[in-house]
Amino acid sequence: MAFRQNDQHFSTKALHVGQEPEQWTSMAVVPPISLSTTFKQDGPADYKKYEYGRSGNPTRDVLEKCLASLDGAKHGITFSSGLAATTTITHLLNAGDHIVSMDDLYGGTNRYFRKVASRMNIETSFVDATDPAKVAAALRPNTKMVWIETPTNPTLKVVDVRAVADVLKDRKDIFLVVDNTFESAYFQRPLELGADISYYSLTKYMNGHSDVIMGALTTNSDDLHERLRYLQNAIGPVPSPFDCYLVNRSLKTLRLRMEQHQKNSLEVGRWLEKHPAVESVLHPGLPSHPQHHIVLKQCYGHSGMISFYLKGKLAESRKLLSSLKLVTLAESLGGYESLAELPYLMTHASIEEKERVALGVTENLIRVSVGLEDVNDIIEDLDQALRAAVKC
Ligand code: P1T
Repeated sequence: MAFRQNDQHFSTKALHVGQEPEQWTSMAVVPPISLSTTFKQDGPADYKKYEYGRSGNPTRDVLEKCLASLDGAKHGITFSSGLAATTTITHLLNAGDHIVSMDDLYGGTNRYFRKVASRMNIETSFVDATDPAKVAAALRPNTKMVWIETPTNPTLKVVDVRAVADVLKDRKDIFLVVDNTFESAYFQRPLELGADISYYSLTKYMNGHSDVIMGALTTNSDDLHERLRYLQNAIGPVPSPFDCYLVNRSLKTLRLRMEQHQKNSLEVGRWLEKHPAVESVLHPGLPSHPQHHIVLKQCYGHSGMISFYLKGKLAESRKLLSSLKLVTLAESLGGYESLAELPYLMTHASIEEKERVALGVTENLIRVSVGLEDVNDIIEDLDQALRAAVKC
């Protein structure tokens, strides 16, 4: 074996040369990705801003500040997924507390409240919050949280957030959470409407490129922020710095993407309304939507989310979805690419059949996340798939 020259301190050099922690004060214009899981301390428990990557990270801080500003909020806080944010919020409650939730909402949120939070003796009442009187009637002395999703996933019902906040005005012990995933902070700002916490699956529009799973909350309440920040560290569902970098980058084009999603979805929605294979269309931005009047006062627009009822049953829905060529048959939404799915068998399959059907999540309900492709190509693809599925 040859004698290795200049081999002294090889491992030490590989580990430390050029890496002195004191130097990281560059004036980079683009926020750096700070992957370090730990931060040098001047003395024991004597550190500048960061201590350990779970409790704080510079790239995460950049994103959280930016998210808060988009919602006009004092505080922003991120999680490793939307559901991790849901779990963390629910940890604000104690065993024996009660939740009132919108009845139509993402299947995973429904499953979490019904199957997981219930095991901690936290009970949830599901009500149709499009009628705020039903929220009022469901409140109990031990109710601590009201959870609204608007527009809802997948039937796109719209809840009047101001009216629900009004119902809660004499119950200072209850906080109101609004899942704003379907509109993004560009088209709807729940805190302006009286919500205490605005919730996001950043996985969807806010990131918009279908390559990150992440969640976020914003709030103006110092108390809620302090408790959520404590739980973020104590439970540990934090996002990776690389993912924070990606979402922060995606926010730069949020406005442009949302405007185009809206334009495309309105065009697709109007076209679907006239299609002979379609029974009815659910699009909050169209006058045919039952709560369109609320959308006009509550939202700045609507995203790319459309649902529609096909003239047919399960076989026709399957045929439609398997005939698509440009639009991809897949779960999720809010990315640049058009997606379609069958909530009945996919995103909402964990909800009991009877309840699914009562909510309108039937075997002929198709959900489309209208993407940013040329809208004529989306329409052409939907048309050939609709005609393959239903004779018309
Ligand atoms: O997937 P995750 O980032 O954990 O977010 C959960 C979530 C929360 N709220 C709403 C309104 C959602 O739509 C979702 C996730 N939804 C899907 C994956 C879907 O296809 O509907």
